[in-house]
Amino acid sequence: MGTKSMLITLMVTGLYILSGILALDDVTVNVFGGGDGSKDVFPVAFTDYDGDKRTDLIVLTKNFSSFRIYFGSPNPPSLQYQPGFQCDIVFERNQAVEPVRITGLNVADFTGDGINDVMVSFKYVKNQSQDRPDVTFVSIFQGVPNSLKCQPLVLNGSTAASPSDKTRLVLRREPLIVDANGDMIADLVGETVNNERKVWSFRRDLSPPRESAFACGGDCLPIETGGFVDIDGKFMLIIIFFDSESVVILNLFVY
Ligand SMILES: [Ca+2]
Ligand SMILES: [Ca+2]
Ligand SMILES: [Ca+2]
Repeated sequence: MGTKSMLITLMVTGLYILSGILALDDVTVNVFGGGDGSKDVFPVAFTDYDGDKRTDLIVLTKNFSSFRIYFGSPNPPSLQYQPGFQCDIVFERNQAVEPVRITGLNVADFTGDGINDVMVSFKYVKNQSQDRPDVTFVSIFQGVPNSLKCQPLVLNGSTAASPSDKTRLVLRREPLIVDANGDMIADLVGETVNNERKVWSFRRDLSPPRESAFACGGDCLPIETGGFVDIDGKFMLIIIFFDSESVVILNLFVY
C-alpha cells in the first residue's frame, strides 16, 4: 500500500454548464484539513455505507492500523467525517499490543439488521519470523445507528498468543463475502491456517457464526482468488476458486 507517510489529493468532478467543460475541484484541504491533515490518509473504499444515495469514502489512518468513514454531503465539504465512525485495530498478543497493518476492508451486513457492518482484514507488521506467521486476521465491526461498535463481533476465532480473544478469524488469505444460505445476511468463505476451507454463516442474534467445512477435492491448494455467481438462476450459489494450479467450481448451499 505504499509508504508510511502519504499525501492524497481528493478531486471532485464539477460540471460547469455555462462553460460546457468538465472540471475537477481539489477538495483535499476542505475534507481532511490543511497541513498534515491529508497525510497518513489512504482511501480504500468508495461505497454508500449509510444508503443515502451519496457516495461515502473509507480511509485508513494511523499508519494503516485504523479506518474512518467520510460521508457524502450535499453541502461543502462534499465528504464529511462524523464522530463515531472510526475504529482502531487493537491487537493484544502475549499481553502486549502488537502493531498490525490493515490489508483489506469491505462493507456488508453481517447481522441482518439492514445496517452495514465493516469487515477488516489485517496482518502482522512484522511477519517474517517464525514467531509471527504470515496469516490474515479478520474482524467485523458492527454498524449501529449513528456509529460503529469498535469492539469487534465474536467470531469464535482465536490465536494461541491471545486465546481469550475470540474476535478474529485466522486465515491463510483474504476471505470472500457471500450470502451462502440465502438468508440475506452476509457470510464468509475462506481457508484456515490448518488448510480447512469453511463457510462462516452469520446470524441475526449476533451469536458466533456457524462454521461449515467443505471439501476442495484432491489437494487443498491455496486459494489465489475467487468469485461467485448464480449461473442457473436458481439462487444456488456457485463459487469459483482459482487455485494456484487449477480451477475449482463448487456448488454451495449452506443450511
Ligand atoms: Ca452515503
Ligand atoms: Ca448489520
Ligand atoms: Ca447468509
